Amino acid sequence: MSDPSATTPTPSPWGRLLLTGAAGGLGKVLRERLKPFAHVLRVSDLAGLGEPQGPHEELVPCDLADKQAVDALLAGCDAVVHLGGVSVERPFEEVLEANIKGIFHVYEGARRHSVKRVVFASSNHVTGFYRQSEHLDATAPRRPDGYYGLSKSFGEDVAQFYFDRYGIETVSIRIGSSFPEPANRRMMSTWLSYDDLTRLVQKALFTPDVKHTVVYGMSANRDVWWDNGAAAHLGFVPKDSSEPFRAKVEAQPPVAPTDPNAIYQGGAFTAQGPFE
Ligand code: NAI
Ligand code: 15L
Repeated sequence: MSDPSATTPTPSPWGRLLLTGAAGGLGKVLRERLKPFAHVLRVSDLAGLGEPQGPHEELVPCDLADKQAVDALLAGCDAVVHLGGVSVERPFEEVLEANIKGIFHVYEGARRHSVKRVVFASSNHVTGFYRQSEHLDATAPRRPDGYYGLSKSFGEDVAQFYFDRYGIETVSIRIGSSFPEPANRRMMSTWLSYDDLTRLVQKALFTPDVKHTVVYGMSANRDVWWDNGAAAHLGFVPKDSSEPFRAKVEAQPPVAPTDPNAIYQGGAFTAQGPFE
């Protein structure tokens, strides 16, 4: 699964690196690919994680909504890649437990246990209500497109606060659409290949002095909406592109111009709910 050319050599791996959300789609990818980035990889999720994959992996099941459990989860860790939580639009109460309380618990644990660096899986849905005709960078005012997007926006604020107050550095990656391939026309702009995701996470883990950096996670797609100039210090250069998938995606039936998937950067997320 891992592409050895996806990353450059890591000069000095972290001691113990925590990966939350390790049983999820991206968690399964990074569980494999983060191995060279730490002496010990601690993987965690609410869902089943199977058996440890080798002697350098620790399994610590945990509900992010449980503050005490998350505190124990962070003990002994030097850095965190935080993917865990609700990853789609859901009723507020679900998002509150996993994402809003969850990120607070992660940073409280990080503070209490002197964690140095967090890589936070934020989302393009933090700015989902911008139109696809608009171009923005990470300094643009946020326009979350639902409870999920709001939770990621809150997460970025938490990251900024814990840097300003406690000096914990974070790279918040506003991931576009990270799947094996772009599934629709919108994803031709938002797609992030797994190899580019790996490259970006590596930069986020090892670039010195990132303070709190916000970066959009996208491959070198032809028509992009986001400018990563404000995160140039990360040195992230995507190598993949959605272009090889264009013919396959454009063979799909056209999307109506009134469809949120054709209007908003956040696509269908902008039209979900209310959950009554
Ligand atoms: P996923 O839904 O496949 O994985 C999320 C994992 O978090 C799951 O394994 C789930 O069991 C775990 N989880 C949920 N609630 C939890 C809780 N209370 N305690 C502990 N674990 C819990 O999502 P995916 O696609 O792997 O995304 C990973 C992260 O990246 C998520 O935070 C998501 O919001 C973010 N992201 C992903 C994008 C993508 O295109 N895949 C795009 C933008 C952001
Ligand atoms: C996200 O934030 C979701 O986690 C992912 O499942 C996709 O829906 C992605 O955004 C997207 O916008 O395509």
